[in-house]
Amino acid sequence: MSDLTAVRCMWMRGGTSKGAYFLASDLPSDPQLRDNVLLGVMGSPDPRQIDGMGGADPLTSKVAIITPSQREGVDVDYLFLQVFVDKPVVSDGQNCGNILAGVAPFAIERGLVEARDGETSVTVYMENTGQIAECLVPTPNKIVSYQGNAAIDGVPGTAAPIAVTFRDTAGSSCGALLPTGRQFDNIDGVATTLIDNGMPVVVIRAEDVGIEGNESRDELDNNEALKARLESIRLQAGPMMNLGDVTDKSVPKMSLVSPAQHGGAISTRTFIPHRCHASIGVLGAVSVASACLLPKSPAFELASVEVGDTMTLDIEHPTGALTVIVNRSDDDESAAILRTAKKLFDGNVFVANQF
Ligand code: NQM
Repeated sequence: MSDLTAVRCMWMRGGTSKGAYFLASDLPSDPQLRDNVLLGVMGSPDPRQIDGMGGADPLTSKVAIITPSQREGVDVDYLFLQVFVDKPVVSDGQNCGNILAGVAPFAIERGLVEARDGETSVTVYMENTGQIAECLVPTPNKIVSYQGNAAIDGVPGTAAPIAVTFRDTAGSSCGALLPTGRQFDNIDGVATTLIDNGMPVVVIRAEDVGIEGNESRDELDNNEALKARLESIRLQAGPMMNLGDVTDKSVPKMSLVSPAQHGGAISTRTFIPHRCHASIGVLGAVSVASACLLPKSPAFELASVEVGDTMTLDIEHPTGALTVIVNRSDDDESAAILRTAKKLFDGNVFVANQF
């Protein structure tokens, strides 16, 4: 026994991110109290998160909260929370398609969804944006399998594949795919596309902000002049994208695009929004892929895409590429991606008594 409070929690890698997965019933229902607990779990605010479980990086300071769904045809509801590393902020202002990859295995492991022998389909309502994702998890003998042959760039080795299909993600947070009604907007003299196909993103040609577009994450993170320029554009883009004042928000993301280097559709370096992503967010990649298909977007002329009803776009990033499959028919549009996930730890996380 101790004077710390134990909270039931599973730690998982979801795609190229990592974080804490909770059943909503294991956390306080009051959002303020819940957020205090989550700051304690991660050890925020502190650039090193030394007193908590966070990995001192926005990509490893993430939380999924899962509830059995009351919605017709939906298995579970998923609330994503970004715990800021060096600020006492917990934000529900964005979704996360990487952490989503762990939601279906977690829901099966916690008994919210009954596994089938072979594969189990889990329909997830994404509370942050009010949209649906369908996730297919390998479950031989009705047990979640984490091991397999699927490789995703940014994660060493291979693991079991989790196929994720998004429907109707356009305008997830901004109300429309193109919140300004235009494929192109000029901000601070820079051509931008303000787009939201699951994640609000400002798409900019890398060369227009003075970089090549193939720099390393560290090099870009140390480029203070570039970051100041991007932040000026971002703060103006926020209200234009119906996101209001985005000073303390993790959206919109800033994606700097250049011609693909390795045979893909386009190359990206993405700020999320103040640090450069080690790869690219899942829904961020879906938004960039959509910009590549808009003739007036700065991404269009740089992109190499074979247009058709089904389009496969490899969105290159600092550690490889993320493949987005866009399906278009007269009455439907969906995007699909492949992820993997891994259960890392299951037990109790301890925080100072707050509830
Ligand atoms: O865009 C990072 C990530 C993400 C978000 C971020 C994500 C997505 O890689 O769907 O996955 O953009 O903050 O986890």
